[in-house]
Amino acid sequence: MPAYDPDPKMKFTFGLWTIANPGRDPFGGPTRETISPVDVANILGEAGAYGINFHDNDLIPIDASPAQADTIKKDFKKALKQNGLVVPMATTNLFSDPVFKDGAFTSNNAKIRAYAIQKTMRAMDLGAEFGAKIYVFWGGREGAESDATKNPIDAIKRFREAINFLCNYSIEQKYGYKFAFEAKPNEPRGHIYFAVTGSYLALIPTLDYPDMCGVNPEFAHETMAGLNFVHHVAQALEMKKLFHIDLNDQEMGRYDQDFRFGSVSYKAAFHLVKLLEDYNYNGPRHFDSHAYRQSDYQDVKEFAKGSMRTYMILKEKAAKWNADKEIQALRNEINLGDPNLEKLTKKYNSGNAKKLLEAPLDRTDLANARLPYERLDQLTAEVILGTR
Ligand code: GLT
Ligand code: MN
Ligand code: MN
Repeated sequence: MPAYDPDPKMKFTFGLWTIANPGRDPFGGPTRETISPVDVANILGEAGAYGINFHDNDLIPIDASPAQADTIKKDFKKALKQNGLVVPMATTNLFSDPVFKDGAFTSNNAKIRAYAIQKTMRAMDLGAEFGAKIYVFWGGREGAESDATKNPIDAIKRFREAINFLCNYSIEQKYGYKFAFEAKPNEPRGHIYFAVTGSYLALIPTLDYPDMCGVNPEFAHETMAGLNFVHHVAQALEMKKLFHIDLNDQEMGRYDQDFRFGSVSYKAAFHLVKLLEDYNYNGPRHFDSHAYRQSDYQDVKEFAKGSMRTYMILKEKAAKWNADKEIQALRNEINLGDPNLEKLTKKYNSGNAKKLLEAPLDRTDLANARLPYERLDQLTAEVILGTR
């Protein structure tokens, strides 16, 4: 039996906010005591993770004095070292404080927009101090309940302006950050701007530094919108824009659950892992999830181990699927090539157009080709369920 131990090459990371999540929900207060960043590093070190990511205020409380900040940083650096952990990604909390109640970069108030950019510059300094190279932007409060309150076109322009400014800051400071935008359709706002990963993929070419910018899709977020997460990740991968990924789980049509990766949708999780592995995704595999509200910290450690273990198991299943002779034979059967026609349609020219118009393509004949998808899907299910 393989051990399914976390492989450092997979770059499994967790957020400080995920492990330290105290089990609060909109209807009830914490069910777990507050733990420090050092405690989180110890839990993740024992679980065998690769790294820890943080928002500025996960590490340094918003009201900490400079002296307190120094002590926290010193202690955390020591704990990271002792546990062999790195910090690949950092981000800004632009959603918890009341100042951001109506957004940060898209706020209607110019002073709040400026404060959000200033706070992000400082948070970028902090991330760089810990060696982070990826900077995530999740616009949790960038949205509206009523479109009477904000102009959605202004919101796009304001967001773009903030990102352009911050790209320049990163370049000037030589931080080498890559920016990764994370979409979400709603929660905490009624409607969040840039609701799906594709919204950001469309924004990126309009930025001043498109090469610096990519996406950080989260399993739960497209799923909340009733969409196929794997397809969104595929589009980002195909565009070479998948800079980071938030793995977790979620049932459709529910509140933002942020469940342990692979705890609900085994099949979608399998196809996601297969996609990432088949296309050699090389960025961090970040778990943006938290343990059930019922768990104690011993169980939180199990949650962290389980997230990585499930990924390793699914990675093995994906390799099995690729090596399965019957599955591959079916794949060959359904992927019908035609070198001559493919040459014709690859690139337009008038000669090819003429030849294509003359090609004898009989729709009744074509519709007769077999598509044994039931068989293929059953075999896939059996790989996942472990009978193959
Ligand atoms: C918050 C949110 C996540 C984002 C984090 C980054 S914070 O937990 O629910 O999806 O990735 O800001
Ligand atoms: Mn989420
Ligand atoms: Mn996330």
